[in-house]
Parts: sequence; C-alpha cells; structure tokens
Amino acid sequence: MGQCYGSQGGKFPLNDGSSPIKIIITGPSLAGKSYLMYSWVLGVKNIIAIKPTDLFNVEHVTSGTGKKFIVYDLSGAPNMRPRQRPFYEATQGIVLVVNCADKASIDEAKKDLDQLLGTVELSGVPMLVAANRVDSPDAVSCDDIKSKLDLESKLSSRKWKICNLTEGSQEDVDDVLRELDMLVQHQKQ
Ligand SMILES: Nc1nc2c(ncn2[C@@H]2O[C@H](COP(=O)(O)OP(=O)(O)OP(=O)(O)O)[C@@H](O)[C@H]2O)c(=O)[nH]1
Ligand SMILES: [Mg+2]
Repeated sequence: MGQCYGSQGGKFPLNDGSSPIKIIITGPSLAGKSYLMYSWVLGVKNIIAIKPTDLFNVEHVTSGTGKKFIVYDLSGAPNMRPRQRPFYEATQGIVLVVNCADKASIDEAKKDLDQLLGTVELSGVPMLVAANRVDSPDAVSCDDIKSKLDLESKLSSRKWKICNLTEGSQEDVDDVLRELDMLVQHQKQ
C-alpha cells in the first residue's frame, strides 16, 4: 500500500456522478505527469517510452471500482502555462507531480503550486501532491516535500493529500487515483 498523508478543508463540487470527474495533472517538466496518466490507462508494466508533452494529453480513465475520470495531462514547459488556462475550467481535482529525485524540479514545483493557488478557476479544488521517485537514491522524502512546499499552510483552505510514487508500483499509481477520488467526494459533502 502506498503512503499518503494529508488534511481536510475546502468547498464546492460540480458533478452529480453521471459525468466523468475532471482531473488535471500538472507540475514541472519531466516530473512524471504523463507517466502517471499512462500508468492509469495502460498499467506501469506496459509503458515503454513517453515523449515530452507539447501542450496537453487527454485520456478517459476508469478506476478499479468503475469510477470514470477525464484526465488532462498538461505540459510542464513554462512557456505553455498561459495556453493552459482554458483547461482549468470545471476541474474537480488537481494532481501536482513533483520529482523528488531532482532538487531543481522541487523549486519549480513550488512556483507551480503558487501559480495554481493564485488561479481563481482552481480556487478550493482538492489537490493531491504525488511525490514521484521518492525511492530513488538521494531523493527528498515525502515529509521534506511537505515542508519545502509548505503544504500544510498553503493548502489549508482546500482538501489535499500527498502520496508516494515508488518505481514501477502499480499499487502506488492506483492509490493516487483512489485518494484523489476520495478528496473529490469529501469536497462534495
Ligand atoms: N521508470 C520510471 N520512469 C519514469 C517515472 N516517471 C517518469 N519516468 C520517465 O521519465 C521521463 C519523463 O516523464 P514524463 O512522464 O514524460 O514527464 P512529464 O512530467 O510528463 O514531462 P513533460 O511532458 O515534459 O512536462 C519519461 O521518459 C518517463 O518514462 C517513474 O516513476 N519510473
Ligand atoms: Mg508529459
């Protein structure tokens, strides 16, 4: 079982259960965003090579419990950010992927987090932080990501969680989807 830690808070929902839940995956370049999305679609064992994302990829994903999601995997390239704003509309859950094995990526993720928190369309939307490659040599730990990104304080007004993603673990990628779904469902209550 992958490890997830978090806290609660937050506001409005949009989905009555008949449409797929809209998720965006965001974070720095090479953080592992597309890897995560295609792990949901194909399974970790079936991923061979992934190209950097030009602007976005979109896929329909069905969880193990039959829950349906529409997932927008956004490019991490900073020059694409202004063109990504239309994808934020009606988002119900955000995944912020951080590459724990790359200190520069963690600094980038801090900037990404601040940009997301300042975006009115995403106000109050639950966020799951995926600590990718947390098992790599010299990786920053999940707890360090929590404090470096100041998650407790910055995400205090929305539902959030941080989950580990360890190399090749389907269980971990499935946990991310399950935990994000739980955040979205709690948000609706
Ligand atoms: N084996 C393994 N490879 C990974 C993992 N995460 C990412 N990768 C690889 O690292 C490279 C970058 O990952 P992507 O998922 O394409 O990164 P991204 O965040 O989508 O990057 P952009 O599209 O450029 O913003 C790809 O070659 C992936 O196959 C992981 O957890 N395990
Ligand atoms: Mg990508």
